Amino acid sequence: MFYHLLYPLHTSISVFNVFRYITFRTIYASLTAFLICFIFGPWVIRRLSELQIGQYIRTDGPETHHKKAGTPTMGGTLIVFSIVLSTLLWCNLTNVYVWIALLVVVGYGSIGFIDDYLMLIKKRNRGLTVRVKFLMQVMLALATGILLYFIPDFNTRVTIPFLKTMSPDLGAGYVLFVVLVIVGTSNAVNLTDGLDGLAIGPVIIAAVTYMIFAYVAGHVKIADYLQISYVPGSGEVAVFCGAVAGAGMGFLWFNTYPAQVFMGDVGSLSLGAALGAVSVITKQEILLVIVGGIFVVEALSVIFQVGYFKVTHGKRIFRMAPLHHHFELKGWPEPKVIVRFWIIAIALALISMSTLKLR
Ligand code: 57M
Repeated sequence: MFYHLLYPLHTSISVFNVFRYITFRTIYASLTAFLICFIFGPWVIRRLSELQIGQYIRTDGPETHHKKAGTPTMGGTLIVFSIVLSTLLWCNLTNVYVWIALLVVVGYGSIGFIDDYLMLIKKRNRGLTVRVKFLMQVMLALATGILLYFIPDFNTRVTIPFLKTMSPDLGAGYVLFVVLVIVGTSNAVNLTDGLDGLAIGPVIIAAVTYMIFAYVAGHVKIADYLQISYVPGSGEVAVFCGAVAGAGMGFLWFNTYPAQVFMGDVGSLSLGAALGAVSVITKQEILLVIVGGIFVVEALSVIFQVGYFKVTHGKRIFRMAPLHHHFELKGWPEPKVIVRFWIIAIALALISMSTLKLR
């Protein structure tokens, strides 16, 4: 909005020229989203408490979690709100990728919202049935894939990290690939969201990483110099990524150990899907396995644990899945698990960025 309202004034007041720059708008989108969460956070937490939107804690979980009963959840509503508002304020709204990213955040946020809402009304730790939730996620990702497929400048090649000459063209199959990436990431972030700040930390780190990739992929000269896929218009998605990172920082202020609020599915599903969508738009889809390595490992720990549990009729690989519970049960204090996972996420982000040169 500022881009459309203030930039045109640069002809008479030259300082408004600054609204043209993606870098400037990214910084301020991030600060705006941070401030929205920071300022409205206490009010939202109070309202959620008053409405008794408190977390039900599973009795079969680690004992340390029992004291968390009643912590307000659905704080993700504020995250989604601040991302959307900040994006609308700072992005060039004629950019199709920005609208696709917003569609994904709001769409997955709505699925999570319904799930949380049902869970809280029914007062049990299950909302939508797994099948219905999954179907809604697939339909939305399918719509996103189809929209992308019909954008004339958007190609259907997949970038393989470290191998610049190999980028297979999936053709119409790219739509299904988009479904896999978005639905997979959304659920992986959801599984990771089980300790204070555990999911939001790596989400912020991944958003900052993709902010850089979006800028680079949308800049014809830099993309050419670094020999990565040039996606005309994708630079504007850097502003969106800035908003995600800023909202994440604002939320982390209250979600850090000991958490005053949890994000709920409304937050975890929407943030995961947003990262998936951004990885697709910037043509760094496979790289998400590295950037979001924490989410991948958490999801794999569940797949292996459940698979092994079924095959062996009750034996386990980990003390408990997802993986963070394993370390908790080994006796690591919660903040230790969280911060160590963040450290790994930062290292993975650095490795991802090295692919800009190593190829
Ligand atoms: C949701 N939700 C948290 C909060 C958050 C297939 C199966 C492995 C699935 C998995 C599962 O249901 N995972 C998805 C994880 C829950 O947090 C809420 O959910 C939202 C995210 N969707 O925003 O609203 C709990 O996590 C804790 N929490 C924090 N701080 C935070 O900032 O401490 C969350 C955010 C909260 C709070 O305690 O209540 C969750 O963990 O439920 N299922 C499991 O994770 C279960 N694993 C399991 O049963 N494993 C088995 C195998 C054989 C399947 C095994 O290993 O033995 C565990 N879940 C829990 N306790 N809570 C089991 C123990």
